[in-house]
Amino acid sequence: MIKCPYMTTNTGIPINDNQNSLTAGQRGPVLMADAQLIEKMAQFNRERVPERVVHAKGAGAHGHFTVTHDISAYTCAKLFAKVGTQCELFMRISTVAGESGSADTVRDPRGFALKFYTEDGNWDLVGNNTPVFFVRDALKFSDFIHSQKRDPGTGMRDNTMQWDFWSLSPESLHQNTILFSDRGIPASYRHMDGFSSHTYSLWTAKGERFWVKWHFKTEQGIQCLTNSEAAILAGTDPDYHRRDLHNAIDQGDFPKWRVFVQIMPELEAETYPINPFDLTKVWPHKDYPLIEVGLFELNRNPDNVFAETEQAAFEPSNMPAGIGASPDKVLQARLLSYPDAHRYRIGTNYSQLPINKAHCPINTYHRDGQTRFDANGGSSVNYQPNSFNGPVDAYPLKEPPLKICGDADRYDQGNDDYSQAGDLYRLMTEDKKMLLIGNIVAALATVPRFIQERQLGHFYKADPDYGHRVAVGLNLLDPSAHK
Ligand code: HDE
Repeated sequence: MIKCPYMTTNTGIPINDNQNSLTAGQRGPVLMADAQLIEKMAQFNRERVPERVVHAKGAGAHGHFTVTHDISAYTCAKLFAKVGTQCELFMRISTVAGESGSADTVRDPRGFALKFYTEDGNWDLVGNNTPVFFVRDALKFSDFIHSQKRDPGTGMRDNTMQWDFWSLSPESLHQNTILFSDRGIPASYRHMDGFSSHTYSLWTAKGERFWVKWHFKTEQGIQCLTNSEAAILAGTDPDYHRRDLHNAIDQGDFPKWRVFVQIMPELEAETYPINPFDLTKVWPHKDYPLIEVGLFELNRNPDNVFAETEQAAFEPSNMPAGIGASPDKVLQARLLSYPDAHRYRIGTNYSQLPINKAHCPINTYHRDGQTRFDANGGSSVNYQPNSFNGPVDAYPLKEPPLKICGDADRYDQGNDDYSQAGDLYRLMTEDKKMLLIGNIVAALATVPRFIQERQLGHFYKADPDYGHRVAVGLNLLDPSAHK
């Protein structure tokens, strides 16, 4: 017979009765003195932290990354110093627009967030399962998300809002050609690729910088769901992807992804015909082939979803020495937005939560703040510079300077919103084209004609066949009028 521990209150006071409130007499009113009852209700009222404003529904798991190929010529990051190095990681995969109780099997990009606990601090690569994004400027992000979420008047999601924004933001066409392809609804979190989407950088101790795009190729193979398969699962099992990942790991069927980079020498960015920092563009692999780096697997489920998955705080600004950002306007904004979101959502000292705590020495002069989880620096000196052997700002590696040129202004980087969307369309096999057109026609069917026609003009500009097939699918008269 297992001897169970006694229940206690939050402060360890043993509890004799958890079934009956304290009342004045057998049938009398409940007494205010019932601190146990009051604590229980107060704790319950405060269980929810604000859900993520995007990517609210997701699933997390722990795993390991192993370096399989030498890229130390591009980076001084200790993680990549030698082949065979292993590093623990935590990953969260998510949808974008739905709330935390929404269905997994929806047409939506999937967040692909990785936290590597390296010996030089956490490296967070917070990507998606798509190599590009809907916008190339952060200024448009919150408008874009508003158009994807619930109508402020009806409280319901609305295809008209979505396509109104997209038809007025042609830079979204490349991403939408991916989103409405079969890749738009993965069969599971395990059967999809991941991407940094942005261009980042790697730098060496000698001061060289390379631009880099990260690719994570699933070892499970790509598998997708059709609209009808997804709709049934959204009703019968809204946690279908979360369950699949959890069960696979439980059964020892550890999902794996092979990690690759595309590398562009720093100066080539100035002459490359595609703006390498435009988040709506890919770098053709013929120009910059994939270079293998490593392999990661997910092999341990969280013990507690709230403590680990809900409180996980990923931030693109977490980049150890040897890894850096790029001038990509969306990435630049994300460097600031994520820590801000975490401070709001899970408090000032969120980086001390176990799931976010670096697996290496942390020597800051930050002190105090709500829910300080550690010794708060004890009696050690809390300012710098100081004469009392406090931590010094003398780490030997420094990111090379970034050359800046031009006036401060609001530049429109838009120059070509169509050729890569058209290239992707023309790459598709006939069956994939039919799937794409069918998914787009279904999504546009309820949208007002003037928006359909505006969007149709974009499809035509990407590829006349692309536009024509959508026009026919929508029974739009004289489709050639939209060239
Ligand atoms: Fe995010 N994004 N994002 N995002 N994002 C958040 O951070 C933001 C963007 C991505 O599983 C938020 O903790 C801005 C691109 C993932 O916890 C928030 C912009 C890409 C996750 C935020 C972008 C992403 C987030 C919401 C435009 C792919 C979930 C709550 C400038 C490359 C990570 C939070 C997890 C989460 C801001 C655009 C991926 C609000 C301002 C592009 C995977 O901070």
